[in-house]
Amino acid sequence: MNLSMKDKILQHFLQSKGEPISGQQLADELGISRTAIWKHLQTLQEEGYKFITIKKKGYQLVAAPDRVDAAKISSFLKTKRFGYSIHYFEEIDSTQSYAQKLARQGAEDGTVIIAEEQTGGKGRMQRIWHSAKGKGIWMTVIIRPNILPHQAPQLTLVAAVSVVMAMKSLYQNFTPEIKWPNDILINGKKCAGILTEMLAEMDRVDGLLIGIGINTNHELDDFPEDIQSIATSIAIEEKKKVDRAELVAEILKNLEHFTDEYVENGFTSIKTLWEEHSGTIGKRIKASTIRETIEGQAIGITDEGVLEILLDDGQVKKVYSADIEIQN
Ligand code: BTX
Repeated sequence: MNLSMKDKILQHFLQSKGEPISGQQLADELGISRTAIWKHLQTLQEEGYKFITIKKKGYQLVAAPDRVDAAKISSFLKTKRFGYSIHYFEEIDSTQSYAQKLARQGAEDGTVIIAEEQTGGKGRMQRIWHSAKGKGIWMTVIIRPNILPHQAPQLTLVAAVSVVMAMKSLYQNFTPEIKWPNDILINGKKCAGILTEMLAEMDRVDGLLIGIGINTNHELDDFPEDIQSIATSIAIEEKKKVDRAELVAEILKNLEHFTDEYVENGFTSIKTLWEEHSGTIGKRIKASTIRETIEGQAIGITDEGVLEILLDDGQVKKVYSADIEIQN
């Protein structure tokens, strides 16, 4: 874990869950002086953390700013590799663009780039992804599975399964569904999107950039007007604000687990999970591709993640890329 000393101190406090920690104990465990500990606490206070001193017991963390920084995420982390290198930004154009650079420089498997705000968040096909400050999870995970370029779309499905299952394990008041290819909807509205980009040579994948955008703590007003009728957030659906760092850690745990499962055992179990959590399969849909609009019943996905639609005349059509509308 590439945590600075300040973040290591913070991590101790986050993991103590509100219990006081003595300055001496911290100094001993971290191998620095009590004065140094005190200086780091001052810096943390300047960043918005609040500590009080409790006689004979030590320092107690009583308030923390709502951030998704490395110390916060790592206090929830239960992974073997993913999330051990976290690059955190208050503001960035796009975590995806930054990840491109890092991946080219050899960033390790499971490296995370995360920001409070994106000024140039990217959706698929040059679309904009609105990434309001402090409201969501805007992150890219660099993964380096040993796969061939044609398998890359399957990893996008692995990511969708990882996100939807993380939501299901943490929240009770709603059921998220995957809309093909990779939107996560709650009650028919978009709560998350996934954008996968690949660094590859002809016959070898160097790395995949799994971009995950999740609306977490938005009120409806936090969305631009043009998407207010199609977007939602976890807080709106769960009816309370949620801890973004906890969700990030849960997603990283799933992403690591399902990527390993995929590399070891192939696509079958992932495909089953994807179909189980999909709100598209079995529904009547309208698919708009660049060339045409097709209506029919979505009957499944192929091993390449291609959507199969049963047309009214009995033909089965494969759709590689389209915008989907689910019909009643
Ligand atoms: P997409 O092309 O499926 O979705 C983009 C469309 O969704 C937009 O055209 C707009 O209609 C709608 N939209 C835009 N912002 C939001 C939002 N916050 N909530 C709901 N709907 C919205 C989906 O693309 C892939 C998005 C990936 C975003 C992540 S964030 C971290 C990483 N960095 C980065 O620049 N992109 C990825």
